[in-house]
Amino acid sequence: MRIVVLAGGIGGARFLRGLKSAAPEADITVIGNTGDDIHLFGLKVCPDLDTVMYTLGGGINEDQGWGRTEESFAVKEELAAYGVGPTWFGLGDRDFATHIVRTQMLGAGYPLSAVTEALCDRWQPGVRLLPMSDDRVETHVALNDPETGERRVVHFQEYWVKMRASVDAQAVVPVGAEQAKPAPGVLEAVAAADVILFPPSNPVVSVGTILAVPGIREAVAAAGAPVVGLSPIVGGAPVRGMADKVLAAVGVESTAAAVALHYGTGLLDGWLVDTADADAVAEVEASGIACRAVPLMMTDTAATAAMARAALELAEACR
Ligand code: GDP
Ligand code: FO1
Ligand code: CA
Repeated sequence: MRIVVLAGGIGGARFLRGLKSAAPEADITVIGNTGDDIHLFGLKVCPDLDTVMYTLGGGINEDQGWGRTEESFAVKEELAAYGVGPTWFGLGDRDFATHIVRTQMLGAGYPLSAVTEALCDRWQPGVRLLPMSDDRVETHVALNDPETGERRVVHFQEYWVKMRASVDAQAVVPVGAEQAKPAPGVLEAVAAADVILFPPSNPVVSVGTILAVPGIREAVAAAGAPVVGLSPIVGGAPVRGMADKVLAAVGVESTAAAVALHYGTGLLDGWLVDTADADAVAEVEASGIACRAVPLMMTDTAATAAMARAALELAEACR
């Protein structure tokens, strides 16, 4: 079975671990979000690709959900001693090596998709990990500066990591997306898929950014395969992160039903909500999207594998 998953960072990566356990024989292609990418210290950092690669390859810091296990921060401390920032973004020594290799290969002329494949040669994530695009896309957030009252645009990482999303987001813009092309293999994988899954990733800055690359949304909508998503919103709030803030910026309520309707019948055939949101099932089904309520907390691999099985079963029912 060929499964395509449109993934962000932590929510996508943890779901993929469960999916691999639930469907060990499946051929899984992950289309990863690169809108979170940022250039720091002359290096290209791809947080969501790395989170998927490290999580599935056994190198992730499990408590944090991002970055390397057994990490140290000597380079960051030395940079700070030179007065070179930003200091708000925690790049560890082991993680730095990934960004150095990536930047070196990009500088030598390899596209990000080839670089990602080379990095995955080491990590063996057990999936085919494709960046959504080889072209540069960076998500920016418009906000009203609480000190000056003026409108300001910051990189998504500054909004989330530095500001902790403490200010409302007025708009979310995937800068460069309109000009970007899907990476080699992306459209082919979508067209050839037996099932397409939206993991419980951020619907705006993860899955939404991937869908903003011209051609990808259209390919998913036109695919013969059933498309099933899992809600990242449980009990009216994101399980973690700032999905509520970025959903508000695009005029969507932070409920499991509202996120399904935001994707819409143009994309989704099926939607899973948590048992805490069983009330949402009728509303989602009334819109024409098949919906089931099952436990959606990724507490461990067994619970996550059960979510993946439920998604695959719903996909079968939608076929
Ligand atoms: P990020 O790039 O690291 O922010 O990760 P993703 O975009 O892939 O996923 C972020 C989303 O995962 C957030 O909106 C969370 O609400 C959601 N999430 C995290 N853990 C869980 C979980 O255990 N269950 C569900 N349903 N959603 C989760
Ligand atoms: N998230 C944080 O909250 N603080 C950090 O200092 C931080 C550093 C970092 C370094 C590498 C990496 O791959 C991810 C990192 N993240 C950090 C996570 C990441 O930036 C965000 O959680 C996601 O991009 C949100 O979607
Ligand atoms: Ca992300």
